[in-house]
Amino acid sequence: MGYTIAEKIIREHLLSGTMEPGGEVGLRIDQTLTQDATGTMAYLEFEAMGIDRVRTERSVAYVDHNTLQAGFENADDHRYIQSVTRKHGVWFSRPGNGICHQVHLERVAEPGKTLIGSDSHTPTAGGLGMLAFGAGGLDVAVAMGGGAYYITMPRIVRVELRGALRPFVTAKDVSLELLRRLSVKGGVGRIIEWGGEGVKTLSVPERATITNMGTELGATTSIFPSDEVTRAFLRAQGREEVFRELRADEDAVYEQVIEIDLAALEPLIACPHMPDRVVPVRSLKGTKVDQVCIGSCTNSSLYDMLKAAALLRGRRVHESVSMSVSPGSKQVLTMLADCGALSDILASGARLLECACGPCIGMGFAPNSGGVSLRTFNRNFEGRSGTRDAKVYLVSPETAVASALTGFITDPRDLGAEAPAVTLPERFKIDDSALLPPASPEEAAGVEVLRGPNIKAVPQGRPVGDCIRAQLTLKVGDNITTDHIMPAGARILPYRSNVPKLSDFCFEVCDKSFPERARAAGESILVGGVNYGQGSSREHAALVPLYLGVRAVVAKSFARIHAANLINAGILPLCFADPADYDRLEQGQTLELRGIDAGLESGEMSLFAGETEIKLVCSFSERQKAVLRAGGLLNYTREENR
Ligand code: MIC
Ligand code: SF4
Repeated sequence: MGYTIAEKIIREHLLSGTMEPGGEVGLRIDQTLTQDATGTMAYLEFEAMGIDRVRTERSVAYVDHNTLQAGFENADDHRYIQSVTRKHGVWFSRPGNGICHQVHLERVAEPGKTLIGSDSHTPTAGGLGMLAFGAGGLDVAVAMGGGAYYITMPRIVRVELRGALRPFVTAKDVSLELLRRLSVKGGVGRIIEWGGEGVKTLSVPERATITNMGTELGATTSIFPSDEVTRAFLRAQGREEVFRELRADEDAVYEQVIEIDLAALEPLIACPHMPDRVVPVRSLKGTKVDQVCIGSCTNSSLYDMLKAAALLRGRRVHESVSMSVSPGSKQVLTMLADCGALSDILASGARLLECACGPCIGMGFAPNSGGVSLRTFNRNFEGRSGTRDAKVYLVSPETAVASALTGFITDPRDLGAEAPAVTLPERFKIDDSALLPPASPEEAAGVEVLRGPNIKAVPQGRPVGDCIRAQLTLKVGDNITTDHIMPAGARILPYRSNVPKLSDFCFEVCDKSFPERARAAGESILVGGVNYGQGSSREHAALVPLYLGVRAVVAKSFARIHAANLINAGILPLCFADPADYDRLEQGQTLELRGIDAGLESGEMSLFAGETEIKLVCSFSERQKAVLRAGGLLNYTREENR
């Protein structure tokens, strides 16, 4: 029996377990990445582990999220990250150098290697055949220290691409089509492997748009073959030596094969407030638009920007639309400037933002009240833009520009313009001066780590014990995202290294009074619906509840990274044996979780609300049980190293 691409890479990196779906596998990690919103915590955790120097082939720290420096906090965090990484052997990508996933794709990613990053869109690197996972900061810290990264062995789904995209239909529409078919939970427990004849018609940046948005499906990761298109991209980046061909064996076995005829697709749009609420753009024709944003790790490549610039050329953004363009990297922006495309963008009336996440994470450029914002991004969760009542739609760069020009949601095919024909350059402009190398092992001892007053201690978990008696302080519904649990945005992100302060905002989107209630209760149990904790990898969505006394979360089901983050924090993620029991629990009840110790082994526990008994189930690997018994991964790692 042959192997899929993912299986080939997993086999080469397998440190423990077998490739049976459902079992836990430990993988050797070649590269790591962090960004600044999760990085400060990850490096504090790395420091707490007491390891001198990273043991990966390459680790890079990017600064791209918290670049709106309204006070000293973010600047202090940047300085901390720059100094701590220099000391411990990590490369540092300076603010302004670009969005982590875009820069990593251009300058660092390698086919056939493994990568984990403290950002859920790390699978972007799957666009050039890398097996890349989003993870919590602590998992990244452990991998930097040379430890394995553990995942539940996923099932592998193949998407078979046929034909070629028609004019004005894009890679983004391919992502949206899959979200339309599978929903935001359709990829949970799966790796999405792309194959078929249609693959060769897609450039690396287009493939990366698709693997980027595999995250929105809840997939463990997504990956493309590494072929001549990959080789050409790497050659143009001056990195052909890392090319390695990768394709699935003819007789590889998949859980499921999904077919997409590229030629049958049309421009699509995801409606507020979920990436899977997808309809054809033409069905919303005429909806008034207030804001348009082009950028984010999904659509900020040179390829995307050149298409946008070509459509904007000689045209003007509608006077009632405010439009922003944020190129994904310094390389992209410099090349736009050199070829004159930047002038076309500026002449159209669009506003140029820096090469960073920006509006995607609510770091500036929030829409007007009740505003309709069309974005080439990957997430449109409620409130994420910074404006609570804004309506955010997700689209391709082509649809974004067409709508910016007319002032209404517009299918780009109705623009009456030529579809932009863009070819990637033979040679990208290579300037790695903003990617700073770490100090040599000899110099490292003399490097001082600079800490600002906003950096507070990492909260410590405690052993789960045998019984938890706590109040049900919050009951929420289905598809709760980590943006609900621990919101981001310009107001809150500066406190990512200050958990006590951050705790004031926990669950703000759902219930502002939660932090106060949790503090008064001392210890809490939370209740959720299906796919609890989807979205971002931010471990703050576990660390802040931990700080507020949350001991267990009982839900109908969990998203992968968040469940791992809860375990790492020493919080029990437990599922209802019968999802209908969700209705029997009420906020405010005192709950008692009994038989935890035996339950970790048997996979069954009982939750009592007074006399009412509710059966819960769980399935933890031996390692996860030990982590929970130790009170979290940090305690566990310390005990292991003792
Ligand atoms: C996001 O898109 O939500 C983020 C901000 O990039 C997060 C990471 C974070 O919360 O810092 C992610 O996707 O993991
Ligand atoms: Fe940044 Fe947005 Fe990408 Fe997250 S999804 S890494 S915030 S651009």
